[in-house]
Amino acid sequence: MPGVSFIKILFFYPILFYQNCMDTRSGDCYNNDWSSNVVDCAGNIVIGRFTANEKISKQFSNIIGGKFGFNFTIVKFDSWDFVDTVTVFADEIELGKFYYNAGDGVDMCFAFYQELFDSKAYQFRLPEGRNSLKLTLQGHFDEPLTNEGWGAKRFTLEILQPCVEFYSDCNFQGEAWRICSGNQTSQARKIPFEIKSILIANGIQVKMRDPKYHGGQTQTYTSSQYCLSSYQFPKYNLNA
Ligand SMILES: [Ca+2]
Ligand SMILES: [Ca+2]
Repeated sequence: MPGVSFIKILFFYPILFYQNCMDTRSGDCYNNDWSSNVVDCAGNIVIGRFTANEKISKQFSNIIGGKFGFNFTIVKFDSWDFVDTVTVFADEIELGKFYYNAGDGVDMCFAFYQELFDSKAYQFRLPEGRNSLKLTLQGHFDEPLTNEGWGAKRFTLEILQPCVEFYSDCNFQGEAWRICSGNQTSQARKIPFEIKSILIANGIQVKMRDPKYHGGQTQTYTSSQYCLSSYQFPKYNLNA
């Protein structure tokens, strides 16, 4: 292999990948990605209300990472009791399940029972090679909205451990080979196939150089590459 070939990756993190409905009266609460249900509770806009077995989800594609952080605020509306729960999922992984007592909080809106706004924070990992993610809040309630319900807002998804993934086919298909922050030294030093596409989260820089490619000039990528013409690469050098 030519000695000049190298890959250098600059990771900056955490990466705030997504946020929605952050403020008391954000416009994006109305055009959110989760549900067309939006309510106003004492001047605070919330995605909701939901009851029975209603769930809300958001699908992310072309997302890559070793470790993620998912935060949101759950809103208890009126009289929850012990059988009423909301469960949080990242794909098939259950991140948590929670409930409240009927009297938790103070009455702010709707029926004369209490409301509560409660921040939730979860961290999770996805299996290597997966580059999509579905986040879900699943409720289980036994009474109607006149008695109890739930909502949510202040959604953020952070990439706590960013990665770059190289693929043997265009559009992030085929064989995958991943480098994550913090584990470079444990990775093989050679990418085992011709690179056709690269999945790169915002804020990461990938520098590559090879005599067979762009006349040997260093290429810097700061966004995903869907289909490279040809890149037969070489060596991966952590400190190049
Ligand atoms: Ca109330
Ligand atoms: Ca109930």
